[in-house]
Order: sequence, then C-alpha cells, then structure tokens
Amino acid sequence: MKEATALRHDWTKEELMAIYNRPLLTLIYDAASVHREWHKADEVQISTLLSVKTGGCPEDCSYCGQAARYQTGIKVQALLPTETVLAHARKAKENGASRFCMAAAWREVRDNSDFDRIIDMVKGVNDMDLEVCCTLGMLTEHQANRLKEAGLYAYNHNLDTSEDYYNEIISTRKFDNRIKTIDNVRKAGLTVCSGGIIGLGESHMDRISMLLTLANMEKHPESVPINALARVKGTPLENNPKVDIWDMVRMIATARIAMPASMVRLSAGRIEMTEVEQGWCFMAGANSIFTGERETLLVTPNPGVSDDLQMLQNLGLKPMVKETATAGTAC
Ligand code: SAM
Ligand code: DTB
Ligand code: SF4
Repeated sequence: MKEATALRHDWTKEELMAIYNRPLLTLIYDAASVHREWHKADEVQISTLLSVKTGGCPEDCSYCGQAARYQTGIKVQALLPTETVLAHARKAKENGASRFCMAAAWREVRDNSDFDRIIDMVKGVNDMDLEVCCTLGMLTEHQANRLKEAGLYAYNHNLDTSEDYYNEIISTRKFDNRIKTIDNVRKAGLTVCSGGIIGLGESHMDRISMLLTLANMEKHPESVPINALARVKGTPLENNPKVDIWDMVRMIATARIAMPASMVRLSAGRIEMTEVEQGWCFMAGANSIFTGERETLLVTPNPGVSDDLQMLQNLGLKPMVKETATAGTAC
C-alpha cells in the first residue's frame, strides 16, 4: 500500500476543525482516499468484547451503566472464572475475531489476586493466537509491564471527551489521570487503544479538541474507538438526544485523516444504526468493530455476530486476519 500522506503530530485545532467541517461528501471522499492509502479498505477488524467484571464501579462517569451510584438495574458480576473467559475467547476466534478484549468495571487495577487472574487470562488468550486487549481502568507502569510480559497486545483507555468538558462528565478522576495511564501503557511497549464518546452534550469544539489530543500524541494510538453514547436508563445522560449519524461520520472521517495509520473503530451505538448508516461509517474510514457473542457490548445491546458477518458480506467487506491487523500499526 502506498503511503502518500505523512503522519503528522502537529495538527492545530483550526486544521482539524476545517477538516471536520468540510462539505460532508467531500469529507467522506477525502477520508476514504486516505483510508485506501494506508489500509486494505475491504477489511474490517473484528474485536470481540467481553465484560469479565461487570458493574459496581466506584467511579461516577455520567454515561456509564456500570457505575454503582446509578440505579441502572444491571446484574453485578464478580470477576469471571478464567476457564469461562478462555471458552469465550475460543468461541470468538471460531467466529472470525482477530482481537479479544476483556473489560472490567474497575476504577484502577489493584495488585491483588484478581489482577493475578487477569494475568492468567491474558496468557491463555495470547496462547490462542488472538491479539489480546484489556480495559481495566487506571494502571501503574509496573502493572502495565506485568500485562506486557503476560502477552497483552493492546490496552484500551479512552479520553472519553475533551479536557475542558471532562469535569462535566466525570468528577472522580481527572483528564490527566487518563493521560498518565496512557503514558504508562506506552512505556511498557503495549499498543494504545484510545478514543472517546460523542453525544455527551459536548460541543463540536470539544470533539475536535479530543481528537487533537490523540492526533498530537508522540505516537498515535494504534486504535481509536469512536463511541456514540449508548443511553442507559438510570444514568444522568439517559435522556440525551440520539447521536446524529452524520456527526458520527464526521468524527470517524476526521480521525481517519488525522491518524491515517490507526485502526478507527466504530464502537458503541451500532445497535441504533441501520446497515446503510454503518456502511457510511466504513466509507468514512472506520475499519474495526466490536462484537460480542452475547449480543451485548458490556451492558448494552449490540448486533449479533452472525448479523455482523452478514452485514460485512452485504457491504463487500471481510473480517481482517491477524497478520494484517497487526501490520498497519501507527506511530
Ligand atoms: N472501567 C474502565 C475505564 O473506564 O477505563 C474500562 C471499561 S469502560 C466501560 C471503557 C470505555 O467504554 C469508557 O472509557 C467509555 O469510553 C466507553 N463507554 C462506557 N459506557 C459507555 C456508554 N454508555 N456509551 C458509549 N461508550 C461508553
Ligand atoms: C470502547 O471504546 N468501547 C467499548 C470498549 N471501549 C470497552 C465499550 C463500550 C461500552 C458501551 C456501553 C456498555 O455496553 O456498557
Ligand atoms: Fe467505571 Fe469505567 Fe464505567 Fe467509568 S466507564 S463507571 S470507570 S466502568
């Protein structure tokens, strides 16, 4: 693949705003062109997501159905047994996934027996020749190193929103805590998966500002999940308006142009999108999705694996195999 556009780490807010605001079809065309320079545009990475510890989280993230303080009615689940998790990973691989992501509703990782069990899970999934990803909250450098040694490939830790808007959404930690964890992940030699959510009530400028932070990192995150808020009953944001599909497309396209080598993941919100709408997201440069065998993301609904495979087939797309999934890594 030709690499015509160079990677940049010195974007200005004005430049990203101008990209985000291009006439819609021009923006999509430009993003699709960049996508084709850097990636096989008919391949979509399937990352299977499993909630290994659900609910009861002490944080107050206003979007999240797993925060203990909101009455969301979800079933709290302690850390799953290692064998159960490994059985899910095996199934994910059979279903065409090249990446398996384990999520825990923790504020931060603690150095206890639960973390030892996560380490065993990482080793087990890595042995299946799947890219292993975890999202476990804040991490120290030492913990990141332990995960790396166990075979972890990527760590997901989202910025969620702009630095300015952060305090409106979460009060129990700071934007800087997020950056610090991402630094620790980088220092351990893990790849970074970091993106955010739209539909939290943020301005267009906040969205740009979040993308700017990601795009001006010394190394771009290798994957950038773009989530549309999944509105969970009982959370402070339950009555937010549904995210406009063209806002999602603009966000994906801007991420694709600003971070051309990265995987851009169409994440939460797909259940409320038609196949046609998701098609536009792929056209705008998205090249990865989350699936879950239980037709959920973590606690909210998601399309089923067979529906997703059918959608990819309808769109002339195919699941990415692991070799190419790891090839186009960003810097
Ligand atoms: N507890 C860890 C943390 O917060 O980093 C890991 C799991 S957390 C569920 C991972 C990410 O999922 C969040 O950072 C957020 O970006 C996304 N997320 C959570 N709830 C969401 C929702 N209702 N809609 C969209 N994205 C959501
Ligand atoms: C990410 O960016 N999106 C995923 C993953 N990282 C862990 C989570 C989305 C959660 C959506 C709402 C839920 O089901 O809890
Ligand atoms: Fe906890 Fe993560 Fe949900 Fe925030 S997003 S409440 S840290 S599980």
